[in-house]
Amino acid sequence: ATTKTKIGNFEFENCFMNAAGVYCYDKNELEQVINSQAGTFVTKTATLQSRPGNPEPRYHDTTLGSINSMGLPNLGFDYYLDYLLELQKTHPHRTFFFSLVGMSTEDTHALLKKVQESDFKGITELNLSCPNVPGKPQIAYDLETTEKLLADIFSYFKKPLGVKLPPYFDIVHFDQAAAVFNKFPLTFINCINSIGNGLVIEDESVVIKPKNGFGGIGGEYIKPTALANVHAFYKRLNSSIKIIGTGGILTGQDAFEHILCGASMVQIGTTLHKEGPSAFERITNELKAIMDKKGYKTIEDFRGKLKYL
Ligand code: FMN
Repeated sequence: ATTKTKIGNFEFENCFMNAAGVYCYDKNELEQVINSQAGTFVTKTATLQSRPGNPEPRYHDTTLGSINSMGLPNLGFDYYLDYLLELQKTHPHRTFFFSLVGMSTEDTHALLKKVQESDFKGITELNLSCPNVPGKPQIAYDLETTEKLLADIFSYFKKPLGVKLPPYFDIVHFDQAAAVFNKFPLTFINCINSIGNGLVIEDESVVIKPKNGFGGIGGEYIKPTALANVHAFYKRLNSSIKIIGTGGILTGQDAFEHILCGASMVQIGTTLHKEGPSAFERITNELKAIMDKKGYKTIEDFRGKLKYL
């Protein structure tokens, strides 16, 4: 079996990649993903200026996953763009993802205009699961703001663009969000970012310092929510908008389920953090073994073909 895939007009040797924020902070980490079995990488979400992020400890592993409140530590837009441009010379046949978001609407437009004007030939992932204005929820939970932002962006942005989304939990919200995304020439949507504002307690105490312990939840805890989001959008979006499935992938079986729900590419966050880049080889082999057993030769043979009762 082969786990090759396509997003927009781009082909990838493998449908697995890192999730933004894990193994993608600097060139050293990104190189480890390039040299693994992963089909490509996405950078740490870049902001206009570099950011130190929140005080530590700001990430904690649990048996069933992870909690984090990183505060978007990153080396700044220019660092990642320079590296991506360098890779276009050294790896001309590969396509990489550039994650970014501004700390304000103005910053987001400034970043995307820089990408538009640059020689970057890859795919941009706009992280909409981020606060934008104090007192308002993260961008993607405010669909009016999201629609206005995308309308403004697509007036000047002509390169392949996708959005990283937080989980939605209500059927009406799936309907409303899909109706907004269907108005735009998005290359993909990526479901899901961490489930926001969970709380992990050990020994009578929170386990991370920022926000008195509140943080985004990833890993095994979140797979059912991730699968529901992937499938809800697969059923509602124009077929030109591909879906990247993220959340709770520990094994080939988890990835198989994401693809069955409609994902064309799958990202690994918490498991990659815990296990390192060799996770890509293990999980790819597990997925191929499942496909061989079922007689599926490519992921298109079962993508989106979830059975109902
Ligand atoms: N998602 C983003 O879109 N941008 C980020 O910068 C980002 N940073 C993260 C940092 C850490 C340490 C973790 C654990 C997650 C981060 N995420 C970020 C969310 C992941 O990309 C992913 O959506 C989430 O962890 C769910 O996947 P998982 O269950 O495989 O961990």
